[in-house]
Amino acid sequence: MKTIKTIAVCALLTSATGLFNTANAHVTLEYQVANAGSGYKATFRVGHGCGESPTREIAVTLPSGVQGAKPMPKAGWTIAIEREALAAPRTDHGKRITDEVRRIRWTANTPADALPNAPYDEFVLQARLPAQAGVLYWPVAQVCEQGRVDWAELPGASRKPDDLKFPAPVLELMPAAGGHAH
Ligand SMILES: [Cu+2]
Repeated sequence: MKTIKTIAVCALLTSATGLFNTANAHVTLEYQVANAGSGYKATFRVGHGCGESPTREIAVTLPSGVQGAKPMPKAGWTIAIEREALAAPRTDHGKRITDEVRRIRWTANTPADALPNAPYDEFVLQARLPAQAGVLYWPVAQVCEQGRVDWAELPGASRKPDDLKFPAPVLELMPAAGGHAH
């Protein structure tokens, strides 16, 4: 029942002409275009709770190929970083890298630190983007006092981006200008 209620609220927000759109509802990236191979500051904007319920946790899954992700600390929230072994270890500045950050999670320390439905807030990390141009999806799990929303839907052949109810935040990578492989 909670899930159904959340869908209804989101559909309402996104269809109201002019007042709300996907830029200020949902969970989205502030800057949705960047150069491949560059350093990138990913700012996730959380536009509302799960229905009316306050957000108490945000977990970002990093797209494969994104390297060295570091979260920005947030007052009142505790950060957890999950790492994952790389299938193919790589070398960075002479150092052998065998694992990579896979997920970054912010959890509100107390109910008073949770993000209420009405205001918006931002969760920030920085990372190095893959060298290949293309499109990266950054699934976000939004856990609330009641219920949760997984912003993890991807567009496909039969589903346009605007048709998705819970789209994953998306970043378009433009070809690297200078070909600088750092
Ligand atoms: Cu929404």
